[in-house]
Amino acid sequence: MTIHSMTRRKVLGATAALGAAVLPGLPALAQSKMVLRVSTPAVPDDWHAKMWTVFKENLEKSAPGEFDVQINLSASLFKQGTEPAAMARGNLELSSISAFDIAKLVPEFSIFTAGYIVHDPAQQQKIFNGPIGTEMFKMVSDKMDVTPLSTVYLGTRQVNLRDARPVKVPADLKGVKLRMPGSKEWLFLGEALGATPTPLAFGEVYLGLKSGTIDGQDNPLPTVRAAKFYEVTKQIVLTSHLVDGIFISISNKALAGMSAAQKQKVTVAAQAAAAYNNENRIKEEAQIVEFFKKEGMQVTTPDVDAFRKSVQTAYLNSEYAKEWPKGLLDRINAVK
Ligand code: KDO
Repeated sequence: MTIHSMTRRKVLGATAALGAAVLPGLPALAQSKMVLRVSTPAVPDDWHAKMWTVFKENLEKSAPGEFDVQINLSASLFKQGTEPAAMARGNLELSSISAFDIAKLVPEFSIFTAGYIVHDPAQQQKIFNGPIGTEMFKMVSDKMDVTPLSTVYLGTRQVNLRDARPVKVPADLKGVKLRMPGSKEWLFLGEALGATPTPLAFGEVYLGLKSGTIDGQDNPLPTVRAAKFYEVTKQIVLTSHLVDGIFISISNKALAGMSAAQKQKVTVAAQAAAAYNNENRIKEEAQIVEFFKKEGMQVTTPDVDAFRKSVQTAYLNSEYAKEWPKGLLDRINAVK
């Protein structure tokens, strides 16, 4: 993968800076390592938390002694959704950012926040590893000063309710206080599903469900297990409304301090981390419904076509769709 953000001048500058930092005669280990701080809201047991260890170990092998990767899970360093701003300011080097985080600053990207657009994880990889990904990631790098390095399948989002109820069509979610992460792009998705969206940070969802301040939440099922939401909910409704992706991204400030070889190694490590997550998450999703049933949960299948129609109509008539680059929806649909 190419690093989209680097102008020729920046690359030359970065190489010169690195050259200055390497003192002849000193072994590599004695020289200072470049600190790469990672912040993510992911809980330790989730694949997209564990993937950072894969990233770190991959880099320790390919570039021994060159980087100090510091992994901060459960939003312990930066609050969920604040990572892109922290990276742009130079206070954070790496995170896995969502399409929703990106859409705030790159409205064209909101096409990937819309329900029922991407079909499955294989198509998601093809989209982002092909020309569409190259174009969209360049936009991200130019506008956000942060460069996506790899695409992580977060899973397919499902509705998860505190109390069981019949849910066939979006109207059945009327009045349900459905927790969504706290941005208008997320709230729009909750509304499109027919619910009453309520913003709440991921770290507060378990208690919100337990205490009843929210009636439900939506997340991919491996996350429902890893964050133990099944302990405080009774039903999973298999709406499959969003094949969700997050993007391992690095601040352009950090990239500017690296040699071309280092950039390459960091990119390869980010791809290995994503591959580890994707493989394990897809495997887990294929078997996980059994786990919830054993836990005594009701797992129900709604009229997915009714949800699809309603959600797609909401998006196509929205302000968001006006920002989607001309022809992009057709190009996405043509990726098989
Ligand atoms: C969530 O808050 O529901 C969400 O799934 C949104 C994602 O973009 C991502 O931030 C994720 O939480 C966290 O990594 C926790 O799994």
